[in-house]
Amino acid sequence: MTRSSIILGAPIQSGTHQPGCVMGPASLRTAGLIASLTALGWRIEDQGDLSIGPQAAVAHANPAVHHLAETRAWIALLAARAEAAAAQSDLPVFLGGDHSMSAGTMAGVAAHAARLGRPLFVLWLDAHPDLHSLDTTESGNLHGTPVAYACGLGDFAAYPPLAHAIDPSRLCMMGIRSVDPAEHRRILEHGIEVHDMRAIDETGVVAPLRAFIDRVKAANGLLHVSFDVDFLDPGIAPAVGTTVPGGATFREAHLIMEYLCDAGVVTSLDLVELNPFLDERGRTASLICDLAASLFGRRVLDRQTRSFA
Ligand code: 4U7
Ligand code: MN
Ligand code: MN
Ligand code: MN
Repeated sequence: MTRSSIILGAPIQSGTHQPGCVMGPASLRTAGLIASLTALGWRIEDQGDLSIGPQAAVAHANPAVHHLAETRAWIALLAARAEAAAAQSDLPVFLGGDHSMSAGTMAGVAAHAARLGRPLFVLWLDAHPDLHSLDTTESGNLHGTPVAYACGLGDFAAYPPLAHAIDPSRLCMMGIRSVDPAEHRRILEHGIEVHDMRAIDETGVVAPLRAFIDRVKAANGLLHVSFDVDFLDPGIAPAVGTTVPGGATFREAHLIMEYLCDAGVVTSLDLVELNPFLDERGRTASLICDLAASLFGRRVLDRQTRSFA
């Protein structure tokens, strides 16, 4: 049967200080995302970009927090739309937009998983663990908060109420190389599985990924993949506001996508934090499209007939 994917754009940038992510969905479409996925045999339904209306400002006890009202509205809207998209297609793709949007997409797919009575797992590909709550963020940039929110960790009274929290034992983070003290404490307190770049250097991406996929399969789980552009090394992906040196290589990133494709376990995807204002001739947008294509089945050779043995 033809597999289906709903594409949903979320031009949100209220979760960061740096403007530009608002152009992310347009840049991914310009790079040919829809045609590439369609060419791989998927039925693609592009639902266009969401938008929120004007929001009255909301203050927070943590004075660093900014654009709380807009971000909260995006999260509420995305939670509803992500749940519907997950119910209506095999692998919805949410185009960012800054990473605060994943508070909404994860809440939505968690609700969908709960409805199916299946556990939700999350593969978090990012330089950062995004484990701040509203009281611990020092930058006030709410793109640093989605994981803590979706897992129900810490103070989120000012975000939409969370119906279904993700169990932190079902997270797997890869590519991490910038962790704030409050985030570090959460990682230790909840025993969150983190493969930082040091670990990736030592073991490669396949061993930890295979072990995680095996867990998802054994539990008949859903798997949400959240891909932050800063997971990649800035040398190959300059179009992101929060570059951190020493990121994943072109092949490490593709191998993850190819492996996930073969495993057939991914049920939703975020492509976030692309800032086209910082791109060089569209190269980052094109790379993200190619990575998505690898997840959707693009391959060099048929793995069954590849062998020379
Ligand atoms: B992203 C940071 F301090 N932790 O809170 C913060 F390092 O979605 C970065 O992963 C957050 O890009 C990065 O501002 C959020 C900082
Ligand atoms: Mn992030
Ligand atoms: Mn990041
Ligand atoms: Mn970022």
